[in-house]
Amino acid sequence: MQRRSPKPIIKLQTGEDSKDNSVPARKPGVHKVLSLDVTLNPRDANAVGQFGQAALFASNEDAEVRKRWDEGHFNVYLSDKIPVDRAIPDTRPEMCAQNLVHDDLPSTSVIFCFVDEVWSTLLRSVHSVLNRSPPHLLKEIILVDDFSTKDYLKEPLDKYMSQFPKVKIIRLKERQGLIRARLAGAAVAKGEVLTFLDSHIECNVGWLEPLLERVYLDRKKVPCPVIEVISDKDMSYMLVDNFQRGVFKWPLVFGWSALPEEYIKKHNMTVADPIRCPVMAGGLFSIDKKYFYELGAYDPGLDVWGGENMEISFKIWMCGGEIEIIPCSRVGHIFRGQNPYKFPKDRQKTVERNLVRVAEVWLDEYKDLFYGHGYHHLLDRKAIDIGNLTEQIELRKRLKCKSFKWYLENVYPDMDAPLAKAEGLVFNRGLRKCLALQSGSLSFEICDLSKQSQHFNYTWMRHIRQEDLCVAPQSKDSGFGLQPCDNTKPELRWFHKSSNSALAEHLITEFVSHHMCLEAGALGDTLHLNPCVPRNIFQKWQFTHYHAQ
Ligand code: LR7
Ligand code: MN
Repeated sequence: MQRRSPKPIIKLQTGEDSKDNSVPARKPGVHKVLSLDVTLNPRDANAVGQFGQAALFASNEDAEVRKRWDEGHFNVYLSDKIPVDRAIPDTRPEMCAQNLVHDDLPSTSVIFCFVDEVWSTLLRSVHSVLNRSPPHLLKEIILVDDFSTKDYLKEPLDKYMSQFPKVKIIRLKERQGLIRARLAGAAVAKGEVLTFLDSHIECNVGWLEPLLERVYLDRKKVPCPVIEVISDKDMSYMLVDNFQRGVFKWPLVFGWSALPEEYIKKHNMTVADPIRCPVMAGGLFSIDKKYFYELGAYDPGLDVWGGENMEISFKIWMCGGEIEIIPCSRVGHIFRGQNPYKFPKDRQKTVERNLVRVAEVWLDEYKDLFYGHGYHHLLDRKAIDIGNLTEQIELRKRLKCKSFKWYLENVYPDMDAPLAKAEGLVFNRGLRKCLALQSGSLSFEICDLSKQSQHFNYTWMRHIRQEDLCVAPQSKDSGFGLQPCDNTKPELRWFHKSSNSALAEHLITEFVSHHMCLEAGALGDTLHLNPCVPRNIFQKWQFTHYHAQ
């Protein structure tokens, strides 16, 4: 893995060189990124929303705005008034326009999947690609209709798009969700590179070449544009902060975070340099088509929406590729508060199921952190059917992908991922002694860090664990015991430090309906489950080290 600053290294072929016809020009030619924007003129400068400015509406239009909001969960009323080929400000860092790219970049198929997309935003997305991409690099635009219900997306769309020979429409016969819709688009794509985009975006000037350049330099690079914000309220085109990269927090929640200041300094980075990106947002990226398939594309078992960005991100990094954000490529996206389309099944369950598939295939021992952040219920395989994972696990083996530990250490080192919530000795405050596991049973001893028998982990599964044995409440009112650890058994889970309540130091069993707490007998030879009493110090326990709340 290269860890040096990922700057494009391109030597300019000077005019002098090319004049000399006697020396065959072996160096591939380069040119300045084309600042191509077919729509710059002629253009109605006074049109609503022109140049990416906020479109305003009068107060008497308010009702209309609200009425149409749910069609897309953004200001559909305004969108319909804005030209489908409006100009937007060139938001690239200044130096981008001077950057050089190779003359022989690969061509791309742009794939838009949509379900019930708003007419004007879908058209604006397509026009922005047609108008701001060098024609020789744009092989085609593939629109994948994921079984939309709106009539305007059928014949009227066919008719409209028939003006543009590069635009192809494929229609799925049932709702597949965006993941399988993208696979359907990729399957017919003829370009060397696939470029996926959401169906409510506007590509900015010069967006395409910088992406293709990265793939050209290394086919295992997966470049993403900077995703700028088109306001859901007034449709204005808004800048985002520099040096942002995609990250995740537990339990696999996508978010943005700025590169650490020291990293920027250490690597001498300018605002135009590619940014290594631990996870991609999901919707907007280019990838070498052959490489996409070598990676096994997406897990086709992922449904409808969500989690596929984690899957492809872990897969790319762990199996030898790189994800980058390319600041010289910028695309606006309408961020919406809600999905405007229906989910065939419950939305939350769909996303959770997708994430479980990703966690089970890619996270190794770190999947405990995923489940441990509020997803314990997903371990109950009777409650959710995650489907078959054999092929995904096989694929990971076949590709000889690295471990998730490697990913954390090398790609996302600033991520905090302790494998246990707490560990060390388990000290009882009342008894002033430590829990010990001796020849298969629990007892108390004088605390001694050097004794392995006194070392326990408090895990993300909320287990009190030594090797493969877990402390278990045997029954409601009599004592405790030991059981082989089993993530699916709720009775092995103990609450500890989970809130700053009066019971923070207690070990509370989740097994019984009203709280019961683990209590040391005052003589030091017994353990009991008793009703929790905040001030009872025989119910207070302390681990030597705490790694997480
Ligand atoms: O069943 C579906 N079928 C579809 O074809 C559901 C959706 N879709 C289409 C939809 O019309 C849209 O064009 O798929 C595209 C993405 O759906 P959105 O726009 O509802 O998703 P999003 O923008 O809310 O969510 C982000 O996360 C998703 C997780 O599955 C996808 O990866 C989206 O592509 C992704 N969008 C982006 O990365 C843009 C930036 C958002 C951020 C952060
Ligand atoms: Mn979107």
